[in-house]
Parts: sequence; structure tokens; C-alpha cells
Amino acid sequence: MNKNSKIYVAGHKGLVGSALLRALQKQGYNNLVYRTHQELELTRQTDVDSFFQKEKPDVVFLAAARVGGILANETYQAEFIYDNLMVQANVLEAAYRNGCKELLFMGSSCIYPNNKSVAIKETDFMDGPLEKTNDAYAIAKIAGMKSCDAYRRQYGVRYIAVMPTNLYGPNDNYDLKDAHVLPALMRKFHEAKLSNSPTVSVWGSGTPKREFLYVDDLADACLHLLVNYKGEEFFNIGCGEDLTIRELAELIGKVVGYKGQMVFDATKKDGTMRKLLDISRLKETGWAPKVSLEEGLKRTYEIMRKELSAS
Ligand code: GFB
Repeated sequence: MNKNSKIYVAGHKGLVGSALLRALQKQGYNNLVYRTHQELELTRQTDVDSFFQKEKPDVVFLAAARVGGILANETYQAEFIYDNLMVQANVLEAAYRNGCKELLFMGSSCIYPNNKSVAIKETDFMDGPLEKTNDAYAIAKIAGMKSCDAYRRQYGVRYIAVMPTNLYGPNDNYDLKDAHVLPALMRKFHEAKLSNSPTVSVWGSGTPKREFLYVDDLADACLHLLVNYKGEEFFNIGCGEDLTIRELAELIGKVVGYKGQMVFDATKKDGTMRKLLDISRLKETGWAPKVSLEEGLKRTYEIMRKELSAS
């Protein structure tokens, strides 16, 4: 990949794709292509083929995916597995057939065995059962990552995968039914503050632990790998630290300035109790995260208010 390479960012309107686009633009990549969901339906093979035949990108960042929090994953299991498998299969095949030599596939930390009490290394892959609340999504992501291996080995292309931890930042989804925990709680605390509501509902027991990475750090790591890494491995991308959902909620409450109480809703699931990623493989390549959780939450709160008032 060089500054003149034609780079297709699939999913450029979403949390991850928009961060990749920002990072590429900031670093002076000047031949970027993208399409909105309305312009290009990635689950439709003929449309994807036509797009790749026309544009013939040199590099693809595959960040288009059907994603959501714990409830969305359970509610829309069939859509999560179907849409993700179709998008991946269509994009990888069309990319290869149209001469694309480099591709970065966005996996997920949910490909790993659930309830790991210690930080998860890449070598823990396939070493135990998946978390039930998102196994349809996880299987699709595993298929995507294994597809990269297969295309690389059979065709000699440089298709690699990364496994990001839970992400947050600009262009997140704040729809409370579908959102991940961080944007959901930020919105709930913000609205509770505005309406002087005495309580905020936090799903589950508050005891599961999660790791959160600001999405601009993820984009930075992805560019770093595509430019500097020439090997065959896949990479965990995280910040190396986790906290309980209760601690996260307290931190968000502080950033938002909410003075009321949290009420834990035991009718909602906890999901896996822990999924901290071990990022030593990535650190060995010379990359480290830059944005602390506190700083990331402050930035996200600013941005969320603008995004909510614009919607
Ligand atoms: O972020 P989240 O929806 O998904 O939930 P996962 C994380 C934890 O936060 C769970 C709790 O224990 C939830 O019960 N939680 C507390 C809440 N309050 C809320 C709330 O208001 N909304 C939400 N959504 N959760 C996802 C996967 O798992 O992780 C995806 O479902 C993806 O597939 C993503 O892999 C990275 O962290 O459990």
C-alpha cells in the first residue's frame, strides 16, 4: 500500500470504517473509494462484482458488517450470520478476481472461547466453546478470518485479519435496543441527566469485565499493520486493560455529570464474564494505543451530543 494506491473502505459510514477513512485521509492517502449502503448492497454478489470490475481497488479494508450489542446479537442471529457471511464471501472473491493484492479483514474478539479468566492470546483460538449470546456472529467472523488464510495460501495475495476488542468513538450506534454497552450507557446517563431522572438502568449484574478501545487507535493499528507487517499471522487489537460494567457505568456517569443511581436489570444477560485481549503480538510490531479510556469517553461524549442533536 502506498499513498497513490486505490483503497476501498467497505463500511465507511460506520464506527470502524469512518475511523479508517479519517486515518487514511490524515496520512495522505489520496485515492480512496467508498459507497454508502444505499449505493452498493454488499450482500448481492452481482452488484459487488460490478463495483469491483469498475473500480479495481489495489487495497481493501473490509469494515462493512452487521454488528450490534448483546441483545441485537441474540435477536437477529440469522441476519447476523447471513449478512456477514455474504458480505465477506462477495468482497473477498471479487477483490481477488479483480486484482486486489492486499486486504484487511475486521474480525472480533468474540471468535475466542468465552469466560477466559486471563488475557486471551491469538493462540487460544479454537481452544474452547464460543459465547452463546453471539455465536452466530462469531462463526461468521471465524469464516472471514479463515477465508483470508485460504485466499492467501492458494492465491498468494496478502489478505490478513485483525481481532479488535470492544470499540467506541464517533459514528457509533446509539439505538438502545441494538447498541453496545458503552454508547448505550452514555446515552442513558445523558438523557437521565437532562430529564432529572433519579435512576439509570444498567443491564445484567454489572460484574462482567470488558476492554474498550477508542476507534481511532484501532484505525491507526490497522494502517500500521498493512504498511509494516509482512507476515501471515492475525492480530489482537486492544488496549490491554479491562474493567467491570459497573466501573464503566460509574466512569460514564462521572464524564456525563449524572448524579442519580444505577439500577441493575437482572432480566438482561451478562454474556461472557471476561474477554480481555493479550496484545503482546501487536506490541512487538512497535504499536501501542494512545487514547486512555477517560480521554476517549470525554471525546465521545462531546461527539455523541452533536450526533444525537443532528439525528
Ligand atoms: O456491549 P455489549 O452489548 O456486548 O454488552 P458484549 C456488554 C455487557 O454490558 C453485557 C452489559 O454484560 C451487558 O449486559 N450492559 C449493561 C449493557 N447495560 C447495557 C446496555 O444498556 N446495553 C448493552 N448493550 N449492554 C458484543 C457482541 O458482546 O461484543 C458483539 O455481542 C461484538 O458480537 C462485541 O463481538 C465486541 O460485549 O457482551
